[in-house]
Amino acid sequence: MPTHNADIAAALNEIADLLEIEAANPFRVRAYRNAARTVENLSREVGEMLAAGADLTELPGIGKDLAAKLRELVETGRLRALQKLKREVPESLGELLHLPGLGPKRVHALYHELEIETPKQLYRAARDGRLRELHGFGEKTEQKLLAALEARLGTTRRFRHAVAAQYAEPLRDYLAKVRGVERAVIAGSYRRCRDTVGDIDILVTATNPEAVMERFSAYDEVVQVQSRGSTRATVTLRSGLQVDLRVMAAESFGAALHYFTGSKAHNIAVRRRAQSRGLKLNEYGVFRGGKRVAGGTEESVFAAVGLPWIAPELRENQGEIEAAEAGRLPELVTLEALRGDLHAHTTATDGHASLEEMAAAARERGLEYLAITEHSRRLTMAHGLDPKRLREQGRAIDRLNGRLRGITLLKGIEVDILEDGSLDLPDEVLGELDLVVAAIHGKFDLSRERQTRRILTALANPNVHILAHPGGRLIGEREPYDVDMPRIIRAAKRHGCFLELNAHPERLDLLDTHCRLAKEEGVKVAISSDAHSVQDFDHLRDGIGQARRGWLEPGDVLNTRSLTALRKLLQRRQ
Ligand code: DGT
Ligand code: CA
Ligand code: CA
Repeated sequence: MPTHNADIAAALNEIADLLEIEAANPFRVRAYRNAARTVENLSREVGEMLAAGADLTELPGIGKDLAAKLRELVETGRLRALQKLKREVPESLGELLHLPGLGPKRVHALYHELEIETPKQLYRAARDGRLRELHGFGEKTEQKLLAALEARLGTTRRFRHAVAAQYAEPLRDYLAKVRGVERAVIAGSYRRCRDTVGDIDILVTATNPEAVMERFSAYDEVVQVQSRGSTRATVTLRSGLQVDLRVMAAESFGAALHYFTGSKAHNIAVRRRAQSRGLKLNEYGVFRGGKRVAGGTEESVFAAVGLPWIAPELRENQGEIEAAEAGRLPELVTLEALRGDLHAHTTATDGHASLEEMAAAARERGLEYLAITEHSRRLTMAHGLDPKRLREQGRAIDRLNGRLRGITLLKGIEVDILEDGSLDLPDEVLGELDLVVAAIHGKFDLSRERQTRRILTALANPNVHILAHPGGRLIGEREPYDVDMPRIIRAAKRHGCFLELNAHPERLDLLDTHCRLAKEEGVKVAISSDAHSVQDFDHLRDGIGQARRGWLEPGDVLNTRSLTALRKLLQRRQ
């Protein structure tokens, strides 16, 4: 069975969890977590890298010992270190660690004093009021846990788009190779580039549906076949991801692709439009009376209802049909349109590659400029820069720019926004830089008014150009902080600032709806990788998906500008 990167990451995280409950050395725990993160965000499978003879220790956070573990996992499908830990600690205790207010010490106490091992057992104990008897637990903790457990046991998990891609794309490629299959496409929310997906919808055209069903059920990652008919099936993969498959005839391909791409709200609106023209629209085609008038391609389906083709990212019934009707669909931004990247780190702080390596990697992607924006001193965990180290880096950038060809490095900073909205570095230091990106990295729980004001104060500083990851969410881990985003966008407009769409797959922040609002208000958005390693420039692709969902065109995006035009836009601030 192939071991995918997400499986490796899950195994490493599991080790970290179990070590934490055993009260192991925190540095050891962090090493496993960092490695998990590195692997999860790689653009290539570790298995492929090993097969190609790559040296895994070149990856950020992977030393000799971890490299050996990755190899063990890929080659044998298991990890002895994890198996040993599992014999020592009940596995389900790891899950408890992720609940609010529970750290290793408390999980340890739950286990040893109340014999609680699973979320369900914990739920019952909390519901019965048995937790508050434990030392270190109060009624408040109990209530908090109860709410979290209710939410968790009741809802199904959504997968981040980039994680779903690791499972869905190999499966699509596998299906495409089945004999008799002409086309295999991933539809659904995945095709619409939603930041998370509930399940994967795959559409196949084939002459032999039965054989396709057979191969699908036999895919080596399928752990459960939920349902199987002659042209449709639903399975669950080892990762927990559910996949719906539909096999259609080629003449229905366009209609089916449109239908299964959704969204449901978009489909309903288009169907209504068909009805008002005396047409019937379903996943098999467009019909007048009993006669098929369209359906082989998506274009033909849209044309039948008097519309041009609409990009999947727009299909949310949020005005795209009206825009299409009026001939005012946006020409959405593409990856190729990006000419630079305005947020990146190096080994000077918490990045894993040197200035020169980052520059070379960005140039390889066809970028013409790259802003180096390290953390500022407040972030001690990330070795944030003080004025002295920042100036040293500035001189290193000047020297490097002297010999670099084909790319220019910009001198920047990702300066911390302090609780009162002031910045972590003095104005005269910020004023020497090409680009100042400002960001919040702590005090996430201020009131809406105070958090909004904090950001408005930062934007009012004339040295600030871009507000980084404006909402502050980590998908599936941390909710956005409570702020008045429309007000922030209007303030950005007033001050001549820009907003970042942080393309890291765990962030994807600015939200799509806020991208659209920024566009409407005339505030340009920087689509930035937040790269911490040379592979991380791959994230730009995820950022583009979200920008397209936000209706952004090349002109709405700051880093589609030439370096000269960009410099002009940045100067206007002073
Ligand atoms: P997800 O999986 O929750 O991330 O979101 P989707 O959009 O992939 O939804 P899913 O997997 O339930 O269904 C795939 C597509 O099939 C959906 O986007 C539109 C279409 N669809 C599903 N149910 C209905 C329905 O009741 N009516 C219509 N018109 N279309 C539907
Ligand atoms: Ca879906
Ligand atoms: Ca589905």
